Amino acid sequence: MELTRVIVILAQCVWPLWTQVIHLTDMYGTIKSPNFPESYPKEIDLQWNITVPDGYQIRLYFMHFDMEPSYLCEYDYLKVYSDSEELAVFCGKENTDTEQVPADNVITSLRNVLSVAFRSDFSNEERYSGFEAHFSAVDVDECRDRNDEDLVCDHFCHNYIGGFYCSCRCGFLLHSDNRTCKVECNESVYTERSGEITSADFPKPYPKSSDCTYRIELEEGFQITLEFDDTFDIEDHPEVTCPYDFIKINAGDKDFGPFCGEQSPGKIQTGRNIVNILFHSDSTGENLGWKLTYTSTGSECSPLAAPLNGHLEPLQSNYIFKDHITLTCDPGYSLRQGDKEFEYYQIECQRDGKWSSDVPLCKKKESQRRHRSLPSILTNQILS
Ligand SMILES: [Ca+2]
Ligand SMILES: [Ca+2]
Ligand SMILES: [Ca+2]
Repeated sequence: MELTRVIVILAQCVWPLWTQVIHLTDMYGTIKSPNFPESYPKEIDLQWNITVPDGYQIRLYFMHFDMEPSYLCEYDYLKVYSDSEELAVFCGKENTDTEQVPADNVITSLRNVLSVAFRSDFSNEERYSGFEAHFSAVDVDECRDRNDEDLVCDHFCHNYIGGFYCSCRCGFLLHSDNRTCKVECNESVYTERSGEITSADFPKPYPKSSDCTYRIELEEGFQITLEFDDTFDIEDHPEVTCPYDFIKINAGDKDFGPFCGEQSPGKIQTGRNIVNILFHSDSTGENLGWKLTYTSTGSECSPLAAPLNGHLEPLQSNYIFKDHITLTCDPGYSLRQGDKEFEYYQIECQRDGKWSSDVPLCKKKESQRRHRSLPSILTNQILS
């Protein structure tokens, strides 16, 4: 490098040249070196900042390029930046091992801004005509170009000039992030004594950005047991407990969970008749979800024996809350409780594990007893 150039470059490091900045916001236009097509002046430091609306990129094409050549373009150069990333450095008249010219290349900005810096040093070894370039805004096809999972549409993507929008499959709603599809799943209530509950869409990946609540509500006296399937897949984190998606269970004063990951929680005996399940999902990830079967047992009543000359139905080894038994007697007998006579009689197992009444006795019917002799009636009365 010539000594004078070294001195000038050093001087510029100490006293940086004043950069003239031109702001452009048009959708297309032309930029050219000063005096184009005449030779450009020395000591020029000029920058064009091109900004177009969001949803567009900028394309830059060169029609003409002729600048002083120098090793690695250290004398005069043209630099193109986008988002402070250097996209290209040009100088000279033709491509060499160390210098590049734009030729027919089209430069595309990363987003909606592009800067072009033109710089000439204190001398030109001959006449150089500079450059002329066109720029234009082009639509970003977000549906095609976006690969970042945090930006793409969850279900459907629709591109239009200057933007894009997302939509969802039937049965889903677009979340306020305008990207993910959630489900409306607030408070499904289950009142059957047993049943099955799954995450929405199971065994396909569960919806994102959703909070689903499920409530099992049985009468007092029942105790609910949950059993999760082995197929269990909720997004987790290796170090933090369930920071993204989780299932939580509440049963009165007992809480179970949060659960996530691939290890099924298995069987949970809640000991309660009301169970609330909350399933939360965040805006990313594809996980398969969960399925559980719930069953319930009631308080158990003590075994009952049929009365003499009588029967009870159904005959079971044990009886729990809500079970009924029906008592009947052999022909010629009827059930008697106090002064009352019954052909059949029902007893229920109550929530506290006690039968609703004692088992009545089977006694000979009145009509049959009237035919008997007086001593026999007396004997019966003494006996009863
Ligand atoms: Ca020069
Ligand atoms: Ca678009
Ligand atoms: Ca997730």
